[in-house]
Amino acid sequence: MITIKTTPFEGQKPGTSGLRKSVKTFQETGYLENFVQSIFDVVKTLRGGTLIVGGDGRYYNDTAIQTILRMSSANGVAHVIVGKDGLFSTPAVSALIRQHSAQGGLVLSASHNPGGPDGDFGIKFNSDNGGPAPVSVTDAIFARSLEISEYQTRQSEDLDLSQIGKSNLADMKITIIDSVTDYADLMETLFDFDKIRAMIKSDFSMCFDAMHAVTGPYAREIFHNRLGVNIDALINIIPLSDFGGGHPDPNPVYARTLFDTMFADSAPKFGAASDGDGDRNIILGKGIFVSPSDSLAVITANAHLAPGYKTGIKGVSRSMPTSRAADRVAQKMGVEYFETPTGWKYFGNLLDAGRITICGEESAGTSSDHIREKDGLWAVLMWMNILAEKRLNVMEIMRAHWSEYGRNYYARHDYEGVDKDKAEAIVTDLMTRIPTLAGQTFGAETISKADSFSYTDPVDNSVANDQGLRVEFESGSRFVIRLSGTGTVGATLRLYLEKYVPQSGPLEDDVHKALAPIEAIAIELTDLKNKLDRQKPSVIS
Ligand code: VG1
Ligand code: CO
Repeated sequence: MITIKTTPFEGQKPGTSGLRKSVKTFQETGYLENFVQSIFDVVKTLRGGTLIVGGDGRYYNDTAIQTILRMSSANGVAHVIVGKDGLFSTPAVSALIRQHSAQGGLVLSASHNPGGPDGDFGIKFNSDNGGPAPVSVTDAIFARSLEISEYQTRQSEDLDLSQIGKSNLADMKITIIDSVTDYADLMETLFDFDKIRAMIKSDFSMCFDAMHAVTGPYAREIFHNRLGVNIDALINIIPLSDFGGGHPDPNPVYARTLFDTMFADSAPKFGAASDGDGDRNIILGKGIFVSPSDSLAVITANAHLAPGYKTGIKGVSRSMPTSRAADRVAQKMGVEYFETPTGWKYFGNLLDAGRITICGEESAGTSSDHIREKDGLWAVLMWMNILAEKRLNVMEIMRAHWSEYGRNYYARHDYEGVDKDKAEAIVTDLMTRIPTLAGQTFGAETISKADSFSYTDPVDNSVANDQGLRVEFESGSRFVIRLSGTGTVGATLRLYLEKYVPQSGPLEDDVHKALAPIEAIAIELTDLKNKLDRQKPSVIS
């Protein structure tokens, strides 16, 4: 073992999802090492324990894994399980931590951020429940990274990550496993593969876009090998270290090909895509994009159709900016529902306590208590199981849902790469005016309530303050504004718009037209277009 002196860099500012910086920053001497050593210093159970390691295959994945293996051995980890070629999706890591009763996992990914030498890299520590480490742990890791003065490593040859098998690094066992099999097996326990296979054989067509990211090999095994989907229906399934130059972010801008396919006359019946690390999903039907908030509501209402959920669900949780469509389903079903801050870590306690079965975020993340992460392919399979049971197409399912529950029109407007100070000023400025907002009227809308979202965890009573500003209207509509915690360039301001139309109201086909009045109020109250000098958002999803 060798000990190397180091000086602390700015470490993990607890963001929404781990440490995420440019590749160039991660290449600075000691940067990754400082962060990894800080984890070992804080999470003492890793000494003598098992650690799961893998990433989304982006540039620097292999280098980082070799560093982590040497440091794990020097820090007394007993066993590291690595994915073949260094690949694991985020949900696969979560599943493996639970399956192997591991003490934790390291996910190497910057999720939907672009990759390549000029792109981003990231690392996230997941705890022994399989979920993103809670704030108390990420805060402690951050504090440690600011004072660290040395790290432990070993000198060794690089390990060949392409060979499945067992080896040793000093006293530490290393097992390289196939990245896909265990995860695919888990999916077979939750969904009716026979029924889905029969649907695919009879009268079904689909397009799945892996965006040259980690879900490619998973999609090939699950959809093609196990379910019989034609391989041509799976696009961009070869993982590339720069994702083919794109952002592996499944939204109308970056998954343009898929959207074009699904809105063409010759569109298949079902479309889906996942992001860089495989934890997100989008769902489309012929001529329709299902907003992730609606997808959460539909899954909540129909999960019992899948074998893994046939006894019903205990409850549902959504992140605060996610539309309240799922709440309406939960109310009708008589199960608990929760509103948590943005980021999957806030679902962990509710899942561990058995209070919820399903959870989701507007940013295209949905999952259940089978793991402690969002799970892109799980959501796609859940939809396929629902389609196979209901024998309706996606459009028909959505129309039936809205006519039963009313419709929460929804869109997120992202202003990316804007000046950080200006973006922060917009939020602070509205925050100071919050006490004066209730009662103000704008055309047909009157503000009923405005606040800065604060969350008290019902399980451990921990508090998270200032998680975004909510402005609600008497009509049941609202907007939310918050700053992204995952960007690496400047700041990203997110404006979330939601308009509720009850069962009785007239449904509008054009989502953006339906939301225009709410957007106009948000712009008037914040003056954000002028203040940011942007006439329109960079991405609407
Ligand atoms: C975004 C999403 C959030 C998600 C997070 C991590 O965070 O809005 O819902 O949990 O990314 O997702 P932010 O702070 O930029 O809004 V992933 O796929 O990067 O793990
Ligand atoms: Co992701």
